[in-house]
Amino acid sequence: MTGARLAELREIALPLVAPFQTSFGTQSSRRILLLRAEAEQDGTTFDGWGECVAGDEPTYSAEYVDAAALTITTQILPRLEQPVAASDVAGELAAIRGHPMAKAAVEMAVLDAELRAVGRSFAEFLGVTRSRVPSGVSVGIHGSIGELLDAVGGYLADGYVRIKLKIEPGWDLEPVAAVRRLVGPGVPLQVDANAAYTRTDIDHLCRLDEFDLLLVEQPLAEDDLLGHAMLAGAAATPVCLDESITSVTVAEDAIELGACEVLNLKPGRVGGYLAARSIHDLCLARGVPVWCGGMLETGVGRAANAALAALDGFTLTGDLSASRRFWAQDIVREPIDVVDGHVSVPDGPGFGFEIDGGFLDSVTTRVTDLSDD
Ligand code: NPQ
Ligand code: MG
Repeated sequence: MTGARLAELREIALPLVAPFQTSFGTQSSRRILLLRAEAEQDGTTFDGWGECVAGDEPTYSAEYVDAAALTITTQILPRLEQPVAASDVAGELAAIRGHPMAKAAVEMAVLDAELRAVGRSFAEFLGVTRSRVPSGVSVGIHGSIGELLDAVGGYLADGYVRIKLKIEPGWDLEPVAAVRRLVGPGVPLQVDANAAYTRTDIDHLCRLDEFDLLLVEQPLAEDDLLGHAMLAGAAATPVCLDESITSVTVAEDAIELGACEVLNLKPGRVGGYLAARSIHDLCLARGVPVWCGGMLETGVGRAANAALAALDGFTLTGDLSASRRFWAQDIVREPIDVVDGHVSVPDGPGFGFEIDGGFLDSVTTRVTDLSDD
């Protein structure tokens, strides 16, 4: 593949269909950065798109929209030798510490453009064999248990095959017990604390054991690998890491330490889809179950995640819900849908989506030209 050039950085604003509350805050709408790259093939230009999963504020991780935009324009762009191949992006940006979400968005746009130029799908590139993947849903913290049960009931009616409940101190044992009672013993259920607890809560977290959960995700701080290993030793519920997993090295260490019995893989958090595949390969070799996380993506990131999640090591259901779970209208023409509890792996060139240019323009709040001519 011949490489691509960055063409534009765009920021959009999209309202969520309903507020989404986690232990780190409540989100009612989302600002999202998109990158467009161009690849030339036989005199034709192919557009590729990348989505940056950084949030509006540095509350899930240190990255956020404005910082990522500045990083891309002032630090990443000058270091890239263009046209650049997707496989070279991480190497050319290695001198920049951190900023995995900004780097991932760049690699993603280049990869999409390159694959479209040669008419290959991302699924083919990865070598996946599954054509659909099971779909799970992440359910936010609600104002009351009644409202939570209504929400969960609605998602089960929509066909989701696995429920994840957001928890925090004061919203954990009771809502989890109520949902387990509602759904019965057969529905796969898991919880995510987004780092809201500390080591002093280990005994309390062990009380989740009675609800037969698939896993407890990121209960402690991002840098507290040892604390997670302590919890894993004390609790029957498997400990899953999300925020802590920032690289292949950290993933190896966390597994070795017994801190990561299950791994939530998010390409943006580890610097891109290529690094994500390496972590997937590591987990497959080490027998650690992996599932694909979600970051409230548009149809761009959602399409890419659907293909990634079809790799063999993804033995657990991911946070790969339908676009309409978060958005009234998507920026792609055929939004990701859940049919029979599953999401289809896109088979078109690149990540397989088609941008809805008119709608994209209508939600765009700023465009920066990244081309050098
Ligand atoms: C998680 N996602 O697994 C994340 C957290 C999350 C689907 O639960 C803006 C940007 C809002 C990123 C809300 C899900 C977000 C966000 C939640 C990430 O921990
Ligand atoms: Mg999480």
